[in-house]
Amino acid sequence: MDRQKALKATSFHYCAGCGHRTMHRLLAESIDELGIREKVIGIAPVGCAVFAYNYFNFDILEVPHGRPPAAATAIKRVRPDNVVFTYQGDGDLAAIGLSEIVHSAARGENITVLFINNATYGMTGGQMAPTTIMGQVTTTTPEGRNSGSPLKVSEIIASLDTPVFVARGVLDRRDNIELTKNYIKKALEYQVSGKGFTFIEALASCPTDWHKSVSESENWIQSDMSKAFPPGVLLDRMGVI
Ligand SMILES: Cc1ncc(C[n+]2csc(CCOP(=O)(O)OP(=O)(O)O)c2C)c(N)n1
Ligand code: SF4
Ligand SMILES: [Mg+2]
Repeated sequence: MDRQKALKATSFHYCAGCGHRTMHRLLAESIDELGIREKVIGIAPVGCAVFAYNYFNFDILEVPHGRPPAAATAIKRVRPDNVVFTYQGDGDLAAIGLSEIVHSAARGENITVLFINNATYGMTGGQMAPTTIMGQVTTTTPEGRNSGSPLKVSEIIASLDTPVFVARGVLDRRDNIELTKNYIKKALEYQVSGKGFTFIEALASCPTDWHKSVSESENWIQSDMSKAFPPGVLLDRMGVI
């Protein structure tokens, strides 16, 4: 009997209030509750979650910046009985890896993508990302973002014919966190039953690079970020929304 938990009993390197902590826990709980730990293979990003392989009791592959969907495609195709997910930040997925994510979704690969959107390049010091919202101060938009528009990747993915489940959760209040976990579980279940491409975005705090306290960060997600990126289920081809 598989008694090992998906999350290792070790400390995270993440800053206080970082959304990656919450997302790691939700992912691990989902895997444990579905009883699929021994089948899971994860693909880690370049970004603050680059050390994700230190925290989980399953196999994790580390690949170059933005390339997790390409690696996940290859692994899932040669090992279709495994449950394969990517874990990617907004710099990784929405900037350098935009091509990989759009094409893997358009091909309808039977993988699960977890997209942690903290509206900045956390690891490299808080530069503007494609998901930086209007007016947001970053190290490269010191007066606040005042041109272009934030990329809504979930909406782009949901506009394609092939994905089966696309949802955007919010990692702030307990009820929203629970909802995000439900999305993750549903996405993994769809993959296990061979339904196809699933994509979960999570609006996540980066208190360090936002220069906010943990509670200020959670409030800002509600007051500003959730307005730019409306949460909820964007697409569910298999079930009830
Ligand atoms: C090919 C390549 N280009 C640029 C970098 C520098 N780099 C490392 S992490 C990162 C951005 C990380 O931001 P994000 O993916 O949003 O992750 P976060 O740290 O915010 O979780 C960049 C640009 C790199 N490592 N490799
Ligand atoms: S810099 Fe931001 S994303 Fe990186 S660990 Fe700290 S809070 Fe998390
Ligand atoms: Mg980021």
